[in-house]
Amino acid sequence: SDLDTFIAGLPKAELHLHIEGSLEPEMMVALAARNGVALPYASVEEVRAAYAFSNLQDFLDIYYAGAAVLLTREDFRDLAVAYFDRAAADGVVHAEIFFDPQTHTDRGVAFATVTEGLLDGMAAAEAKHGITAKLILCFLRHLDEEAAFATLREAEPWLDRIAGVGLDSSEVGHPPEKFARVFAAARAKGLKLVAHAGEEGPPEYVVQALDVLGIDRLDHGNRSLEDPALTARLASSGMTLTVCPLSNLKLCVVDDLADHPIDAMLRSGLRATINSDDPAYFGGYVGENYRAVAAARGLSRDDLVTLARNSFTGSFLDAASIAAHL
Ligand code: ES4
Ligand code: ZN
Repeated sequence: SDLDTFIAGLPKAELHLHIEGSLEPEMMVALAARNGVALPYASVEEVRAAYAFSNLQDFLDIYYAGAAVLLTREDFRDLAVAYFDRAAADGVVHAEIFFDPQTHTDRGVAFATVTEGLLDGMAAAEAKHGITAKLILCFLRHLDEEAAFATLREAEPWLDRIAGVGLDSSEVGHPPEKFARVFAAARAKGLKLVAHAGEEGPPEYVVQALDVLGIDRLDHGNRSLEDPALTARLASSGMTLTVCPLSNLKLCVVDDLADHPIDAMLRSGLRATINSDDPAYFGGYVGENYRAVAAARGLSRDDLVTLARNSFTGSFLDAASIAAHL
C-alpha cells in the first residue's frame, strides 16, 4: 500500500532489539550443524512450530535454548550482520542493540568472543550499509545482582565500546530495585541506563526503574498506562518508551493488535518508538512492526513521522548526530 511505501522510506532508528532474538531458524539449524550442537528440533519447520507463546517465560525458555548454537566470534558476527542486513532493508540507519552476555558466559563462551564478534558485525554493517550502531549490555534479572556485577567487571576492557546497560529476562518477581547497586556502578562508569519494565510487571516496577535505577530510557512500559500519574510523569519528563507491537501480540501483552495502545501513548504525550524486540521469534522486523500496528490502529502519516523522529531523539547518539537525522 501507499502507507507501506511511506513507512519503508522513513529513516528510523531501532532502540529495542535483542541480537540473540534475531537468530532465524535457518541460521539456528545451520550453526547447530557447523558447531556440532544438538538441537531439540529436527528441522527449520519444527523450530518455527515451537514458536507459540502465551507469556514471556514460554518465549524465554525457547530463546535461551536457541542461543546455545552460538559459540564462536564468527557466529556472533554472522548473527549481527544478518540483523543489520534486515534492518537496513527496512530503512534503519541507526540501531542500539541489546546483548545478553550471561546467556553465553554461563555456558563457557568467553565475554570477549561474544563482544568482539558483535563489534565485528557492527563494523561490517557500517561499511556495507552506512548503518551506525551501539551496544547495550543487558543483565539477566532472573539471576542475582552479584552475577550482574561480575558481568560488569568482565565488560571493563570494552566499556569504551558499550553505550549502556539494560535489564531483561523474567520481569515478574525480579523488580528493578534488585539491581539498584549495579546500576549505580554502571552510571558511575558513564554508561547509559535502560530497563525493561511494565511489560508483564506492574506500574510500580516502572516507578522503581525511574526512581531507584534512574533509567535514561524505558523498554516496553506498556503497563504505565494503568497509572495516570505515572503516564503524566513519563510524558512531562520526555522519557522515551521502546514499544514492540508484534512482541506484545505474540507474548499476549495485548490480545489483538487492534487493541494496541501505541496511539493512546502518543495522545498521552508519551515519546513512544516502534521496535522489533526479538524479530526472529515474533514474526517481523521493525518495518513489519510499523506496518502491522499502523494498519491495526489506523495510524496517520503524521503519527508515523512522530514515531520515527522519536527513535532518533530517544537514541544515545550525540545531539549533533540526532539533529542531522531529524
Ligand atoms: C525479551 Cl520480550 C523480552 N522481555 C524480556 N526479556 C527479554 N529478552 C529477550 N526478549
Ligand atoms: Zn526486549
